[in-house]
Amino acid sequence: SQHDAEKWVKGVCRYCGVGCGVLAGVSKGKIVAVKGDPDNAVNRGRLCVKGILLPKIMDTKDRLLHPMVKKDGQFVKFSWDEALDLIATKFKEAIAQFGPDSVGYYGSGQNIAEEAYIANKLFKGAMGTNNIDGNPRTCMASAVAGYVSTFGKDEPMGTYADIEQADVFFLIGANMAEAHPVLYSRLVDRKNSNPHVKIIVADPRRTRTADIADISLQFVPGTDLALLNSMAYVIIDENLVDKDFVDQHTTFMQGEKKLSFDEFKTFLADYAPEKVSGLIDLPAEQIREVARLFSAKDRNTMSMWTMGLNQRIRGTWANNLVHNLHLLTGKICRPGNTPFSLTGQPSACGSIREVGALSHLLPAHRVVANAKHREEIAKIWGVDPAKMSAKPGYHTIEMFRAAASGALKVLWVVCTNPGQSIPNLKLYREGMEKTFMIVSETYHPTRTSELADVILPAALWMEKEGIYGNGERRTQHIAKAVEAPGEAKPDVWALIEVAKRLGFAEIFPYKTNEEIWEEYRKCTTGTKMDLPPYERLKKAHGLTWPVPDPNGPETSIRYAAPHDPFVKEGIHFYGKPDGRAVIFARPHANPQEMPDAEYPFYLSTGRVLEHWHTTTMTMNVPELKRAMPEMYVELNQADAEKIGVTDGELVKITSRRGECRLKAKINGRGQPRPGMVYVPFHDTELSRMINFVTIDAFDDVSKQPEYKICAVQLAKA
Ligand code: MGD
Ligand code: SF4
Repeated sequence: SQHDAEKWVKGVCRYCGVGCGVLAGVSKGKIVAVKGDPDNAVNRGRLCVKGILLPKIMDTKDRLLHPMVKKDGQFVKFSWDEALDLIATKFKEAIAQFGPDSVGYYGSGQNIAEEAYIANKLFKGAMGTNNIDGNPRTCMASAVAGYVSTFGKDEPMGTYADIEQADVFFLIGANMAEAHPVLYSRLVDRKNSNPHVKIIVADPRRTRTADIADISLQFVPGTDLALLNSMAYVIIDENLVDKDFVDQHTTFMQGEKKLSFDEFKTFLADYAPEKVSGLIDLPAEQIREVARLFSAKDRNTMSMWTMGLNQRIRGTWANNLVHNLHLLTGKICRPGNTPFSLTGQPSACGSIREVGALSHLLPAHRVVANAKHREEIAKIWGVDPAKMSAKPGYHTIEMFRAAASGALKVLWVVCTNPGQSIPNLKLYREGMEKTFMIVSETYHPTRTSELADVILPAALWMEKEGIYGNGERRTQHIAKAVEAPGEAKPDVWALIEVAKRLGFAEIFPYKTNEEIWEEYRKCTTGTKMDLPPYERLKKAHGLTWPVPDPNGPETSIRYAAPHDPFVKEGIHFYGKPDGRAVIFARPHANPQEMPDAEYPFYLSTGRVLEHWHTTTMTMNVPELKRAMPEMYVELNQADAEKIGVTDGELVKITSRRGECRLKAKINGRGQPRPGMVYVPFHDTELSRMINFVTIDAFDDVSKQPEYKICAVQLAKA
């Protein structure tokens, strides 16, 4: 308990993208309690139920304590040296025989930044392949592509502090109450203490978040582009446009082609509320009302969204359309006025987007396809730029497809569990078995480690130090509080040991995380994504970049004076050569798979409050396991009657790819609209793993899979 703690060590919660600051109470070498860090601006001492119960994930029966190698279908204990030598040999052989693109790395938005940086340098810099991707591809890639196409630079301009300044909240495809709980409590506080605050929740499933909504829009799944365009139509039709802002700071485009304001207006003509009302199944007048509220001159407006828009084959476009609404109304780059994408994981931004650990990126928002970018990074990495490939590597789905086809010979998976979390699992689990797969894990067995050839025991949260960067550009240091059990080691150590065995010792000389960070920090200097020094991060309770002066202030609002140190006056979207953000004409398009006579229901998937992703951690916490021991299929009363099931009865869910059996939940915490069902993706039981059913179609631009929509049939099992 708290009273037993001998000391309190500063860190960050292990789970979601909110990034709450924690203090871990340590006694006799163990973490015995966790409390919210009262000095951290994110949570000001608060934590949700997952955060508070973190100590229980540490000493569990299933912690992986030794390296193991699969021999004749059984895992046997190996020494670290033997395991690392074997891994190096496998990489060498594959590269010698099939070239560098026959190997790959699949990482995580839960890696610390140092791990991702070292993996990126090892694969892209030293080994010469861009085959490095990670689970943020399944999570945030459409938000990245949305920011980059509209503003020329990734990541939000605002911060969480905008919540306390906003009067209208437009939440679309986000269930904050369950997926971003502490941020949700800030939203609830804002509303409770300011009765004029209005909250609009747009989601085909009525969620817990809708409990505080003034307006809940349960539109037809997959029609959000039509809804967003319709709101833009009303904004123009009813003269709610901020003309000065639009003239000074935006351009209109359709693909690569510039449009005039009038051409954009013509494009929107098809989206008059009266025309699309049937398609999205909302009254035209309600769309008008929402657009008016969004644009009200005397109110500040903040939009927040997450996987409902991102996990879609039109995810990038959907992101562009939310930005459109803010740009048309000038509700951006001022306190309380911002589009703001919520991040899923604790360091998807800090470790993947910023470090550039996706197959097309390089550190500090650079891209592999740009020769100048490759040269700049090669210089810092100490490698020959000619060795770095200009061709983007495999993105997530391609990577696992290559494993299935046999083109990918060796794959190293670190801090993620794709054997459960990838869509259309049957095919890709077969691929994972086929390739030589190394899995760095804290627990065993998992749905991925069981398919591995080598498993490496990883030090868990606060058994190692490192940096996380949350969804509001806040960079935070996590101190080491306790020793790792058994032979478990920090992932960064294992990566460096393999680098040395591959002959790259000279460019991986690091003795501390601080040395790694300071090298990485050089990649950020002068990029307007400047990160602060390690020394300062150790003492601070998080700092929001850019922090161009190592001892200077953090940045609350990007692109706007006086907040952004790179803007002298007014607003300047410096990510674009002409300083103007883009308002895109993007048409509505159907999801990849529409319900039909054979598969008549929409399936959507996502999270619940009590659990984290594949539940390797949270099912080890008795309180969380008791609260939700198994997953279910949520359906509404009418549909349950149609297929003849009552609450708690088993339902068979079948798609063109696979099937799954789950208990029916009829009046659950969420209410999908008629014709739609919802399944949390957390269950580890093979017969209940919904990713055997989901579709692996992905967005053309962001390559993010469409987890949020596919067509299924339902039957009483
Ligand atoms: P996690 O459970 O977060 O799931 O899916 P995954 O990333 O596959 O996996 C993290 C793993 O890292 C765990 O197995 C944990 O035990 C291990 N681990 C913990 N700490 C450490 C460490 O320090 N080092 C190492 N080496 N390992 C560690 C998440 C993914 O799922 C994401 S991000 C999204 S957004 C997608 N969402 C989604 C959805 O909405 N619907 C459906 N159907 N599927 C989805 N899949 C995707
Ligand atoms: Fe952890 Fe997220 Fe809960 Fe905060 S809201 S305590 S970061 S899980």
